[in-house]
Amino acid sequence: MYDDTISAISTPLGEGGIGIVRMSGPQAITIAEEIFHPAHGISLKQAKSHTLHYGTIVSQGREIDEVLVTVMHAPRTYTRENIVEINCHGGIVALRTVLDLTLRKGARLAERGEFTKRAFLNGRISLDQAKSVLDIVKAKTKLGLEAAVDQLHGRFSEGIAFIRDKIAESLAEIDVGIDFPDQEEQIGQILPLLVKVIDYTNKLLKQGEQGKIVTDGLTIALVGRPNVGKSTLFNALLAEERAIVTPIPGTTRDTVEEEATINGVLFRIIDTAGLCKPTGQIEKAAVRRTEQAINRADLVLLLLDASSPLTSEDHTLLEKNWEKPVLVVINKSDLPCKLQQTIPGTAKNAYKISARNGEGIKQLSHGIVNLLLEGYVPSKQTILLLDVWEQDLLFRISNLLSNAAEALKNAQSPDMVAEQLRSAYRVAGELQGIDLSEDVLDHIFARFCVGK
Ligand SMILES: Nc1nc2c(ncn2[C@@H]2O[C@H](COP(=O)(O)OP(=O)(O)OP(=O)(O)O)[C@@H](O)[C@H]2O)c(=O)[nH]1
Ligand SMILES: [Mg+2]
Repeated sequence: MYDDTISAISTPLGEGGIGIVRMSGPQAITIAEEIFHPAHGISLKQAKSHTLHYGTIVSQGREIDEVLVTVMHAPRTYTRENIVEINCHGGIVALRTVLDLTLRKGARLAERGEFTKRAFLNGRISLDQAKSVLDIVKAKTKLGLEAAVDQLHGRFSEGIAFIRDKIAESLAEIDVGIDFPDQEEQIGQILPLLVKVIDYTNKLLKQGEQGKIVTDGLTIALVGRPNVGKSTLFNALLAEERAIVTPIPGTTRDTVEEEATINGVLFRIIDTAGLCKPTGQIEKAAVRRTEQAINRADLVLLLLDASSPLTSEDHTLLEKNWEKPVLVVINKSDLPCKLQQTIPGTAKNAYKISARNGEGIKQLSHGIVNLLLEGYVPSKQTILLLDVWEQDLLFRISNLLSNAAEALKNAQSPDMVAEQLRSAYRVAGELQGIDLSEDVLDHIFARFCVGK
């Protein structure tokens, strides 16, 4: 338990009507008592836990703001410490003044994520849950948010606890086995157990990769010769008239980029200038921009126009080695088809759409998600939100366990196997937040904002 009391504005700063100053620590109620004048004469010190009190904040006889104060006693609080939340109504100046008053009366300004750090260090939530709080604050998609909430309930922590238990079980088997001379039998006992944990660890890693896709998003570049309907498709995918569409080839010059959620996954979609032989400086610059967009993209949508025969520009694009996934999209399929030739190469699975009237867009969206997520439909139960640190530790566990399995198969000494298992067990402990160094903790919580 900490002996100091922290204070911060825990709502986003801005013009908003109500803001909250939150304090946590042993002195929280005493400090609030000193600056709060209750309207009904009930002192905060005598107030029951989890009650709300109406009154004013007063400094040197001057009324600062009309407020509602929530009093919560340890340990049934977010940080397991005494918490007071002062709901201010007077805008940003009043909020700042109230915060200053709490600091003058003995509170310390909270560091980033310090409330959540206390919740973790006081055993209220696991490290994974603490990080889920951050993911909830930062979630951009509904699915990202749901996954973070799900993880807040401890799904990842349970997974790590399972891995750690199984490693401990294997270690116990080896210890028993050391007294058993029959190595065959020992391998028969432990190997299936190890394979099970390795598979499970790899499954979590895979879920982490999928989670990264859900939260960080994927980039799609819309590419094609001028006038095939890239900007029209861009608008259709965003469901808004974002880019300029005209019948004039060369309408889009600069790349235009927007985020959209498709089947729960966050995408950055880039509309590009039509690719053709550049004649002037503007075209040259436009082509360069398009190339940069293609380089950044996880997927290229290559658009063709069904209402005109393939041009040499189309052929060049179709034959190009993109070095990344490409989906061919035949647009304007509402018009009579003039694409007589069979389309070469990658276009076998081309999507026929009409960007203008929306036909085929749903199928295309499914196709995009299927291709990039390998047919896997992300859901809150099947993705994990892992940061680089967690991913790295999981990866180490997987490697150490594989080494142990190899050593076992090759009938190496039980000590070698046990050594690898013990390392894996230690890493799993780190993931559970056991014996974490101050540095690692600071690093984790520094990603939070002040007041959380
Ligand atoms: N009939 C029909 N017309 C379409 C369709 N999609 C786009 N168009 C028309 O094709 C013309 C060009 O559309 P844009 O979306 O501006 O094409 P673009 O590929 O962005 O063109 P640039 O920016 O010049 O490279 C416009 O007149 C659109 O209305 C479609 O599915 N069906
Ligand atoms: Mg355009």
